[in-house]
Amino acid sequence: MHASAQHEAGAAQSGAVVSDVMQAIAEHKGCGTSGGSGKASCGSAAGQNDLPTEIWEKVKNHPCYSEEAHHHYARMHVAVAPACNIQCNYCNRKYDCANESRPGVVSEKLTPEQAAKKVLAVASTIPQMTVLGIAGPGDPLANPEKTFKTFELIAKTAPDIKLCLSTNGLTLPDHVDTIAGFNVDHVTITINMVDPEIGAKIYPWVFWKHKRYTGVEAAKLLTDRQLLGLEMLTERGILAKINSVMIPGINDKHLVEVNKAVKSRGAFLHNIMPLISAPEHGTVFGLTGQRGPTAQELKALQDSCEGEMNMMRHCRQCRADAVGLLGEDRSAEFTTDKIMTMEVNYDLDTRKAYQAKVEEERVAKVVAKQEELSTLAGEMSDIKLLVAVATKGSGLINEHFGHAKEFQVYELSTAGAKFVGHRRVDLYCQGGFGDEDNLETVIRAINDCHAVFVAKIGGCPKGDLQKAGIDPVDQYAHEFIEKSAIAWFKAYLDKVNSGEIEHVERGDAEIRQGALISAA
Ligand code: CLF
Ligand code: SF4
Repeated sequence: MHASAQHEAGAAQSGAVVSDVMQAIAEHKGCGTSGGSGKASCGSAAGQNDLPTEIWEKVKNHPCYSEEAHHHYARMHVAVAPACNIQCNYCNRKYDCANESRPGVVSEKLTPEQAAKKVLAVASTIPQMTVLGIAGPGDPLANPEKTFKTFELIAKTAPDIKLCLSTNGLTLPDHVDTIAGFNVDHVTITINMVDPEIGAKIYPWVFWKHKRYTGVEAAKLLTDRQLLGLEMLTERGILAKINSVMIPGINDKHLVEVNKAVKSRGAFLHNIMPLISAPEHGTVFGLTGQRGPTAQELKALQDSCEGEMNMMRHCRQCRADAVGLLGEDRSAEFTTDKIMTMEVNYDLDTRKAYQAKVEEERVAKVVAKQEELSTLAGEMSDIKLLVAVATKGSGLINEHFGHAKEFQVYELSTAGAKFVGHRRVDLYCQGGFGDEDNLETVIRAINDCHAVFVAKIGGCPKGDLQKAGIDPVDQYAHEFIEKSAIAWFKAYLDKVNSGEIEHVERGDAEIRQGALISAA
């Protein structure tokens, strides 16, 4: 971007504005918030009213811990941890750890030295990459030497990158002090139950201290270790995120209890993810025909837990070598072959300068949203509805309908626009050669939405969307998502109030199963 003197002056000034507005966001429970409706929708929700400033500082640039940040900042994973010490019925070891990735893709395994090189290569190419996570392909803490060696190398060579870790928790209590020693601020534990009877239906065995445990005994051991590990993280001020896989008929109702149990032990954020299960994954649940939840079921559970604590709704169940913004995957650009020949130019100043620009965009987005929100003041309607958005990031409506790999979903009400999830879809590019099946897939994925916001859309899909009762909206192309959605909602309410249209409820939608992106 161009940096004229005038612009630099603006940037300096905007430094103050950034902190003011971010403070305002914080006080307003931030990111993607529902404004005034209790807990914010996102991981972070962050606020001075909820959180001390130092915690906000930790989460504000972490794309998983802050929904608002995930539009702007990227993470990367390095697949250095192949082994696992438990078995989950939704996991096939052929693929990455399903607690933090989706089945169907396999990551290229790296040594800690290769991983450190990869981090520098990505950091010099993608300056908005702020977080390095280790999330598999097995369990990072079942491979402690490789995991901590990787952290050690990266802490030395790229000290501005936040370190992050995701574990099943079995050996977490043994490693909490080492984790704290590396200044890791963010740890995820996958907790699917706090009742061993339910756990026995999810975990056939765990392997601990040279012994294999099965059934209820195994699940009891696992839950005790997970909760102990969580308490130890909380004592040390490490932000713990809890991932839970929603398995209808097994732990769906029970996850409300899990939510209470983890909240009372100081968890910062709860991420309830849908089970991804298909026979071709070769998992126990895939083979027994265990289904995953629908979009409505998932949202209802997330909503019911939201009063208790911050809920993450923007998780992409990424693979163990994912690179990029959460909605994209640039891992194919950084295979071992490619990074070994890449010229790496890790420059902290360039990264900082880029991130300062990102902060300006963030502020502009929030200011625009707040202004638009004020137009809803005094509206008394109870209407709540969903809209889908095609975006490439930066909080803008900047993707062509036909190029969208996923749609972000916002709930609109008189309280504003709240991010409530995303839907993966097949790449649908009409370009004059529309594929009906793919368009049907898109419609099934966003069937619960009243409108879809796009940068551009062809005539054919437009007509089909309208027939399906979904309004294709391209009048806000390249504008901010939340501001545009609020403006559209205001116009919608005006039409309902004047009798021009009647508000009708929409149906359910499908959460698309399986991998979108093939292995690198
Ligand atoms: Fe990775 Fe996980 Fe850290 Fe994020 S992912 S280790 S907390 S940096 Fe994020 Fe990916 Fe969801 Fe994980 S979107 S699967 S929650
Ligand atoms: Fe698979 Fe992860 Fe469970 Fe281990 S912890 S069995 S790798 S899903």
